[in-house]
Amino acid sequence: MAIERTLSIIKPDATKRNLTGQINEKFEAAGLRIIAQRRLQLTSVQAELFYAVHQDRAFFRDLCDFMISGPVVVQVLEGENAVTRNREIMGATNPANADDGTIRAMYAESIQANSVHGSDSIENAAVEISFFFSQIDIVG
Ligand code: IDP
Ligand code: MG
Repeated sequence: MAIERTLSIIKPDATKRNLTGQINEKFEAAGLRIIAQRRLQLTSVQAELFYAVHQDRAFFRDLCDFMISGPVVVQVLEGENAVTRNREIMGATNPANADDGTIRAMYAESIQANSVHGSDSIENAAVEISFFFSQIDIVG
């Protein structure tokens, strides 16, 4: 197994409900280490750039509006198979389909307001980490 890094975002629905600590507890309990973390307010342009891969989807505009509706916490998680492991801890995109005990099953409000983002591949993780963090911000 390889030590990987992945980008995680605690989304506005979760920061609004003061769930940052509870969500971080899930990462740490699963063996993922938070090696960089920052709370910030995304701008519309930043949200559009981050989710550019989804720009042709019907939900794109709503998704960007949701992502700027409150603060987010962006973080780098490190651990064995971190990309896949984090996706497992997060659960399915639609909380109705998320396994019991996953973050989305426990906390998500809807398919859109689903509490967390996690990179879906090692390649995308590298791109997404560098979107938010410089090397000097990441302390492994
Ligand atoms: P993921 O976050 O599980 O990787 P993606 O398909 O990459 O899911 O979608 C990115 C985000 O867009 C989702 O986390 C969710 O917030 C939102 N989203 C995805 N599908 C829908 C939808 O059908 N309706 C509304 N929002 C959606
Ligand atoms: Mg995705």
